[in-house]
Amino acid sequence: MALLYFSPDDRLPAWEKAFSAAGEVLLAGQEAVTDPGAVTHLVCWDVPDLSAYPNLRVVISKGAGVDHFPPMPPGVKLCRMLAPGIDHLVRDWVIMATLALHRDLPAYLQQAQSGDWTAKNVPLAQDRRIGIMGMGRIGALCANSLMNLGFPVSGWSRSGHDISGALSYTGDQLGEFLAQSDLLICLLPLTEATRGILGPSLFRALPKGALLVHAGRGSQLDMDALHEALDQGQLAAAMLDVTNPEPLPQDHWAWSDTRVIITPHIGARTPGREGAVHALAILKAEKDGTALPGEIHSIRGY
Ligand code: NDP
Ligand code: OXD
Repeated sequence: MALLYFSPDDRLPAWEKAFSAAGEVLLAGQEAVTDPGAVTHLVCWDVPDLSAYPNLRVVISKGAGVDHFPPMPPGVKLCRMLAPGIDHLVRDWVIMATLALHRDLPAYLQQAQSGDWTAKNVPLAQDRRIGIMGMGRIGALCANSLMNLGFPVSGWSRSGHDISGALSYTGDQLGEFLAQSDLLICLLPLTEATRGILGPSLFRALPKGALLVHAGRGSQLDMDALHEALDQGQLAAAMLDVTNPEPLPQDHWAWSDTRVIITPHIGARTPGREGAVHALAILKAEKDGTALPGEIHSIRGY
C-alpha cells in the first residue's frame, strides 16, 4: 500500500515528514513508482491516466474542488481536500472583497487615475444585506466573520443550515433569497446544478445596484451576463477570484472594466502539513472501516 504524491511541489517535504512519522509509504512523483500495482492512493490536482494504477482505491484532490476530475474507475473513491487553512484563506479573500465593494474601492481606484478627491456616501455594514450562496465549510465561516463585522447575513444552500444570527434559505427559496441580497457572495461547488447559475435571470432577481463577490468556480459565471448587468446598472460592481474562462485572456473586457476587480484564482492553496494530515485520516478511516473524510457523493458531485 502506497500513496503517490503526483507532481511534487514545495509542499512535498511536509507530506514526507508526516508520512514517515506515521509509518506510511509515500512515493514522490511518477519517477519513484517502480511497481504501479503498489499504488493504492493518489493525491493530485492535474489528474494522470488512472488506468496506469490497477490497484488504486482512493484519489484525493490537492484542493477543495473536484469538478475537474473525471469519473472514477469502478471501485475507486474520490475525496476532496479538507483543510482548515483552505477555509481560512478563502474567508480572508471574501472579507477583503466584500469590504472592497462595500466601501466603493472600484470607484476610488478609478478616481485615483485622475487624482479625483471626491468622497462618496459612507455606508454602514448594518445597512448592507449579504447573501451567501453555499453554506458549507467556507460559507459558514464567512457568514460568522461577516456578522461579526456587523453585516446582516443570509445563506442559501441545498438543505438549509441553522447558523445563529443568519437567515437560512433552502434550494427552492432562491428567488426570495436573492431579492434581499444587496451583496451576493458565491461559494458554491461546481456541479451540473450550479454551472452557469450566475446568469441573466439570477442578476435580474437581485436588488438594483447589487454587488457580486465570486470565489466559487469560473464556470458558474456567465461573463456576458455580468457585462450586461453592469451596463444596465443591475449590478454596480464585482470582485472575482474565479473567471470564465481561466486564465482570463489578456484582451478580455473584464480586465479593463473599472467596475470589476479580478484576482487570478488565488483564494487558497492547501497548506502542506494539513494536506498530509487529511490524507493520513483517509488512510486511517479505510483501515477502521469508517466513512472516508471528504468523500465525494457520486450523485451530488460535491
Ligand atoms: P462544502 O461542500 O463544504 O459546501 C458547499 C455548499 O454549497 C453546501 O452548503 C451545499 O449545500 C451548497 N450547495 C451545493 N450545491 C448546491 C445547489 N445546487 N444549490 C444550493 N446549494 C448548493 O464546500 P466548501 O465550502 O468547502 O467549498 C465550496 C467551494 O468553494 C468549492 O467547491 C470550490 O469550488 C470553492 N473554492 C474556491 C477556492 C478559491 O481559491 N477561489 C478555494 C477553495 C474552494 P448543502 O449544505 O445543503 O449540501
Ligand atoms: C480549490 C481551489 O478548490 O484552489 O482548492 O480552488
